[in-house]
Amino acid sequence: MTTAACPGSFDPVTLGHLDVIGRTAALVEHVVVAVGRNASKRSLFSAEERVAMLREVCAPWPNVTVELLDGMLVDFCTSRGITVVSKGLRSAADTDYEVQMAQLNRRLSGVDTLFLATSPELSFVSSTRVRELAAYGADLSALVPPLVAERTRAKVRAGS
Ligand code: COD
Repeated sequence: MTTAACPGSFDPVTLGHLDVIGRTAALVEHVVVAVGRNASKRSLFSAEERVAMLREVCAPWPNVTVELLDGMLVDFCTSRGITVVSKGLRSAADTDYEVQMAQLNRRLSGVDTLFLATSPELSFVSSTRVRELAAYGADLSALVPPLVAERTRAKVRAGS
């Protein structure tokens, strides 16, 4: 059985992330969404809140599960017998960064990376833009599912 990991910060999960997760779920038997804790990065949502949101929005896919990634991605994969990582590419900047990461991860562990080109209608979508738009009180419906939009607006309101 091929299991792929879809890792990310998902702060918050966007329609771009879900496009990559859903397309990966159509290619392999099982997908584990790995939600990075990223202690060094200040996040809007806690890791636990991001895991909970992902579980809700991924519920329609029976072969997708969600777990916390607390450490290195290669250790997460090898300890679970995961041999493939699936990532989305939006731009040349994504490619430069992600290809180096893929090469490092493969060298460290043998875990290979599969790249999916972003769906063109989602190429502008990022968690950073979602957080920024939310701070301005702008409409988020082109970037995130309704429940994520609601929670992001509430989180930003609570923090301001
Ligand atoms: N269309 C397609 N793909 C997209 C889109 C979109 N609109 N938006 C995002 N993506 C893709 C990104 O390209 C990326 O591949 C993935 O979704 C996740 O994106 P983010 O921004 O949520 O997450 P990142 O890039 O901050 O990655 C976080 C990780 C947890 C993956 C990373 O920090 C990690 O691997 N951490 C573990 C520690 C580790 O192993 N480090 C490496 C050794 S130094």
